[in-house]
Amino acid sequence: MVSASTACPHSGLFSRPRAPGYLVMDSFSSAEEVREMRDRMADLVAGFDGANSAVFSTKDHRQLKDDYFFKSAENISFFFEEKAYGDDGCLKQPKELSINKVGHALHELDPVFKKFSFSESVASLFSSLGYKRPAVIQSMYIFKQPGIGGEVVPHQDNTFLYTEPRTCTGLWLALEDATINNGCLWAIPGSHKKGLVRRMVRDENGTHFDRPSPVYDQKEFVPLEVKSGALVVIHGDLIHQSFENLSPASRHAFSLHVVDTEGCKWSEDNWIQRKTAPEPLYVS
Ligand SMILES: O=C(O)CCC(=O)C(=O)O
Repeated sequence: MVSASTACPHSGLFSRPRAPGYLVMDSFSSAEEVREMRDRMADLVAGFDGANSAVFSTKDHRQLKDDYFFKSAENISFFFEEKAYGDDGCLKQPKELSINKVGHALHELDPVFKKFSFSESVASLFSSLGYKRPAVIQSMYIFKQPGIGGEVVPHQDNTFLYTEPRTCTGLWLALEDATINNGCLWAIPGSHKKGLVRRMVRDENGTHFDRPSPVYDQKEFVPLEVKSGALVVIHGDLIHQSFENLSPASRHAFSLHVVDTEGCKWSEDNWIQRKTAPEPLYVS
C-alpha cells in the first residue's frame, strides 16, 4: 500500500475528522448548460461512424493493452458497452444506446466541454481546495446505457492518475438524475483516509496493477443519488463504484479528473503519457 502520509496535501475540506471524502454540490450546472453538453454529445455520436472504436470494461481491463485506449488520452475516442453486441458480433441496439463512454480529451478538443471544464466555477473550486496549478488530465462522457450500462468496479482515482504526492480529484457532473435504479455512484465514506490501495502501472506490455484489488464489504458503500446538474467532488483516494444499469433509463454524466501540476510530479508509469503538457485552469 502507498502510505497515507504521501497523500494529497490539499484541502481541509477532505481532512476534517468526519469528512466522507466526497462533496455533493446541487445545481452546480444550469439546465441550459446540461442540455448544451447532452446535445453536443448527441451530435458527436451521430457523426461517429463506428469504424474506429473499442470496448470498455473495468472488470477485466482488457482495453489496457490497446493502442486505441492509450491514444485516447489526447483525442476524442468512443468505447462501446461490453454487452452492446449480440452473439453474431452485431450491435443489439442503435449506436447511440451502445456507447459506454467517450474520452479522454473532450475538455481540450471540444468547445462545449472545454467551456465547462475551464469555467470560472471549476477553476475557483480547485483554488478553494488549495491547488496551485490545477490541470484537467482526463475527461469522460459516461452514458450508463439503459439495460446494458456496465458496472464500474470499486476503485480509487489515484490508482490510475498518480502524482507524487497524490493530488487527483474527480469531478462528476450528473447530466441526468442518478438513482439507485439507473446506476448512481456509491462510495465508502471516510475511505479516502486509509491510503492508496494499489496503482495501475504502464509498461512495455501494456498496463498492470501492482496489487490485487481487496474485496470490499458492500454494506460499507452508500449511494450518492443526485439530480441532474449536481456535481460530486471525489477525493482521489475515495473508494467508489457504480453498478450495472438494468433499468430502462440512461444515466449520463460528464467527469473530469484534475491533478496539481505544481509541487508534485506526474508519474512516468501512468497510462496517460502526453505529448504536450496539459493547460492549467486559471482563476481570473
Ligand atoms: O460514472 C460512473 O459510473 C463511474 C465514474 C467513476 O468512477 C469516475 O469517474 O471515477
